[in-house]
Parts: sequence; C-alpha cells; structure tokens
Amino acid sequence: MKKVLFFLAAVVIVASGCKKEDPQVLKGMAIKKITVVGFPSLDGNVTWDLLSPNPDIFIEFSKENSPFYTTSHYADATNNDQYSWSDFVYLDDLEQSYTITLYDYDDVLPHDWMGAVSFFVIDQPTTANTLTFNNGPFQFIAEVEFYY
Ligand SMILES: [Ca+2]
Ligand SMILES: [Ca+2]
Repeated sequence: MKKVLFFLAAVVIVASGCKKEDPQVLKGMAIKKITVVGFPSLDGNVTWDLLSPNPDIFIEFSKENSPFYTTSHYADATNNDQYSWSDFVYLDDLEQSYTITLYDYDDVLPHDWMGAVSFFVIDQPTTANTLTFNNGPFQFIAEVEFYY
C-alpha cells in the first residue's frame, strides 16, 4: 500500500510540474530607472525658456501615439548633470511600439518637445540590465528587467 501511495504522489507532482507556464515566453519589459545623460542645449537657435533659459525636463511614455505615463520634472536642467527618475513603468505590449519623449515643461502649453526614441520591446536584448538609447543629442540609459 505504501508503494502505491508513493506512486500516486509522484504522479501528482509530475502532473503539477507540467502545468507550469513556459518560462521562455517573454511577457514584457519593466523600466525601473531612467537617466537622461544628454539633450539639445537649445531649442533651434533660441533658449528653451525666456526667463530661466535652461529646460525643465520630464519624460513621457507613450504606446503608439497615446501617452500613458509622465514623470515629474527637474527645473533648469543642464548638460553638465544627469537626471534620473526611479519610476517603475511596465511595457507589456509586444505588438506595439513604445516612445519615450523628453519635454521641457512649460506653464504655457504645449510643453516644448526636446527629443524622442521609439522601439519595440521584442527588439531589445533580453539578457541586458541596462539599455542605452539615443536620438541625436537626446540620450538616456534605462535600467530594465524582462519578465516572463
Ligand atoms: Ca520652454
Ligand atoms: Ca527653465
């Protein structure tokens, strides 16, 4: 009788093991931290603002063309410094492109567009912990985690 019970227990363990989801199927990428390391110092030929000339930078996440997350802004940013946001943002759509846009926060809307990078999660190297993106002078480093 003991042998039979052991056999049954072993069957149950094997069966429940088969129910586990395939760990190799990518579900998305979490951005844990973004650090802006460069941006255009001028808005064309003029400063970003009239009174406090340096830009007041923040980041907007959008999927296709729909924004879904916006960070706080740093006042009067300069290219001598780096600016980080430790906001967790989940990118869980593998079919659509995401865009990360840098803006200069303005009291009088619209905010000034400073640069943007678009990408698909599935095009990113899933073994990476940090990814570097750039588009012209706009450059940032993202701490990421892929989840399955
Ligand atoms: Ca401005
Ligand atoms: Ca300013």
